[in-house]
Amino acid sequence: QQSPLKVAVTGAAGQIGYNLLFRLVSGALAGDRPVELRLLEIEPALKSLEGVVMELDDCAFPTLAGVEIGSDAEKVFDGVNLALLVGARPRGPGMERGDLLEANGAIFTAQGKALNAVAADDVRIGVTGNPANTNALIAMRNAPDVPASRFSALTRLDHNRAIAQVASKVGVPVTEVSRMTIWGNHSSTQYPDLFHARVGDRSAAEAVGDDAWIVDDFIPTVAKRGAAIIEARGSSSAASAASATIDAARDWLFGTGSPGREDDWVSMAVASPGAYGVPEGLISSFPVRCTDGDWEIVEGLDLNDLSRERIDASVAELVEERDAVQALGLI
Ligand code: NAX
Repeated sequence: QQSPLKVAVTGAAGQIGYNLLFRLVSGALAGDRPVELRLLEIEPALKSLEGVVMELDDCAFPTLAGVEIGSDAEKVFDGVNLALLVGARPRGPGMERGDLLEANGAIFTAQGKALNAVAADDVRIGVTGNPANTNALIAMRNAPDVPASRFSALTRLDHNRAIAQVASKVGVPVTEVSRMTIWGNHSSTQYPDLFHARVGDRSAAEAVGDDAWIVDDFIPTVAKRGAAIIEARGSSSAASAASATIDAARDWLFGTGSPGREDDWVSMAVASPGAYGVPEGLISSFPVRCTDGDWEIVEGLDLNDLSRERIDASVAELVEERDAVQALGLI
């Protein structure tokens, strides 16, 4: 019997949480390995979270090794191997960007410190809560004993959206699309790159054969997909965000690539080592391959003028966000 993987989820009573927890413990993350859940919520949401735990019980998942809930991060994060930081403060009416960064800063400084104090030595931390890249940066900088490489922010949903758009445009199954990359910030400045992506054995840009579509349709559709879903559904993407959160964690822990396509890569926002001109230490999205719980940026890709320009613009936004949280004393 393998020891349970201890997985923390914050914001567990929220809409992503409701779509995430059941799949996390039914094999989508770790196959047959048992999973122990540690669920963090703010005090007013604990009652609702208790209802979710009742439903988890009622599924009688053979791989669910236990559930603990609470509002004290140091208790909930104790000994966790994976922390999925989903809960965040949404932008309320009349809230300025600075207010948003400050409200989330309070959450992610506290959670970074708690992870630093009590998480397992092998902890990996994935941030889904927005602004995801900067929240991850804040947590990372407040956890000095956890290696910076253990923090990442979610751009996998954007990555999956980009794959779906290309597959549909070319008329192939999504499994034909590989080497997709989202560069930069998880925001409307993100850059989904079709020049290194592949459809079958061809360049995706060539397979599409329509550069105007890439610039005028594909890039904005991927970047604004979240808003389109709010418009259609009346609330923000939750099931797809949960699915991407699991895809990202699974590949990080257990490796990227698939049979016959071992060298495929995925998009993850990670602390830049200075790659592709992205300032060191910024949490920016890159093409990465993962093996045994460690990621490595795919090096040596040639960037055309469009790619360079778009990546620089998104990174400039990340620099601005970093400077703003630095001015607030959060990092
Ligand atoms: P909800 O508002 O449904 O749930 C958020 C939950 O977090 C709430 O239950 C709230 O009580 C809890 N929470 C707030 N502060 C907390 C704290 N300090 N500790 C623990 N829990 C806390 O939002 P939901 O739709 O689930 O989205 C969660 C986050 O994901 C949001 O920040 C959202 O913007 C972000 N998203 C990120 C995506 C990505 O691709 N990176 C896509 C989907 C989503 O928009």
